[in-house]
Amino acid sequence: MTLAPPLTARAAYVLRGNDTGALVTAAPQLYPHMWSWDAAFIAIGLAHLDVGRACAELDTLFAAQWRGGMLPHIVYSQQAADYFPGPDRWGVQELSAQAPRRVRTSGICQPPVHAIAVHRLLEIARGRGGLDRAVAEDFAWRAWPKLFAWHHWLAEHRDPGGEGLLAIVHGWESGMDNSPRWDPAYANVRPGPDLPPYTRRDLRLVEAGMRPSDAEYDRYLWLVEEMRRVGYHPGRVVRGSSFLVGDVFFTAIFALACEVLAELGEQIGQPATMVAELAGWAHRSRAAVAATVDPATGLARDRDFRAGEWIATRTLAGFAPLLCGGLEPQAEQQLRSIVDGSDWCGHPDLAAAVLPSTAPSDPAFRPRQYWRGPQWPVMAWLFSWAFARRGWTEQAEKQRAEGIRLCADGTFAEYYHPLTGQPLGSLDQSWTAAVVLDWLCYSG
Ligand code: 2M8
Repeated sequence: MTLAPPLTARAAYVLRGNDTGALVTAAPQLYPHMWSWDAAFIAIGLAHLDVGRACAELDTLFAAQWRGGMLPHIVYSQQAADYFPGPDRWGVQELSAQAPRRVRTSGICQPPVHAIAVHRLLEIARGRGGLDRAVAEDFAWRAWPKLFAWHHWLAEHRDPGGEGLLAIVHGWESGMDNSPRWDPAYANVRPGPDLPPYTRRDLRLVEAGMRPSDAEYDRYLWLVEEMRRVGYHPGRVVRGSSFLVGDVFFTAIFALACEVLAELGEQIGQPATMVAELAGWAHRSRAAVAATVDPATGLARDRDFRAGEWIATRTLAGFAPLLCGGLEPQAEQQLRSIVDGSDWCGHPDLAAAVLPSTAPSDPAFRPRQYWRGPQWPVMAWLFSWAFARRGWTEQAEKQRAEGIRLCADGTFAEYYHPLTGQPLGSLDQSWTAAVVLDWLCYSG
């Protein structure tokens, strides 16, 4: 009889196995490059194995930072790797002087979770002491101005309403690619007859029913085409994109990350004016998140800036205010109880009580389809971490314990069927292994 290795060892094995030396791929086959927000979670996992390697992972991402400060959503591996869209489809180096010269990247961004990762990495390294601590502190000092530039870019270019609700110009920027949140906005994206032809590669690796449809992919690629035509100029992209949505979840992460970065800046003696600027952005975006709450449901909403309408689909983004705060105590208490209520974690049919990407009782719920219903361990990590930070120990512990239970089979799937617990999408997904490792090595 062979005994299964403990979950921690398997998680470590996945992270090590996906390491090309230069970067840890988001997943072995489906995602053979670096993704921006994946890299942040991956660095947290790596910190438990090798602090220096964790810092190097984020250094690789920072080396791909655009001149204006944007951290790109994909950093392409130098190794030939099959993924569509590849760097040629974006063509950022040919079209924009802002793109880095030595590394190839995509032309959009992803949620700014990176300051949270640096904070957690530092906490882990300080707990270990000695050289690990010194390496992480040196890294935090180097990383801080880069993170500041990233946040500055978002505050400057992605706040079209001027009130702190940050806009995305592509569903991929949300990280929740085909969430029903984006359906209304995508309905107004009309691919032109001059959309260059393309061949998808994801469908060779994952069952078509779990992935976005071809019609959705046409829209995704059309938006890339629109950006190419304005040379990825941040102002022109925001003015011209046929998709412009105030993403409440992205905004809440930004508010929280600004707060974390300001605290770190104070701690390591960064200029007071910059720290104050971060605190100001956090304040503005926190208020903007609170202002989106739907009085009828208590959940936060996205805003379709093009149509001038609220988007009120019941997805886990509705809980955005719990990440960053800003609600009146009664509204916050109500939202916290919705998390555990029968529409969400308390739903009697869930295999594990972590937030599904869409409420099972919502007509848009699809339990096997990508961001339309499945549970994502990395989202459970984010909520458990934010709940712990806010002092809601019991609720944090519940997300953590249930998250571990969800991943207990050791497949480290990209996402899980919320009603059966079946692993779906890619297996050996790096960020899943990373958050499980952090949960298991948790030290408060
Ligand atoms: C998924 O996104 C990529 C495109 O960026 C894809 O579907 O091909 C999303 O889940 C995204 O949030 C994630 O960062 C990426 C890699 O894990 O995969």
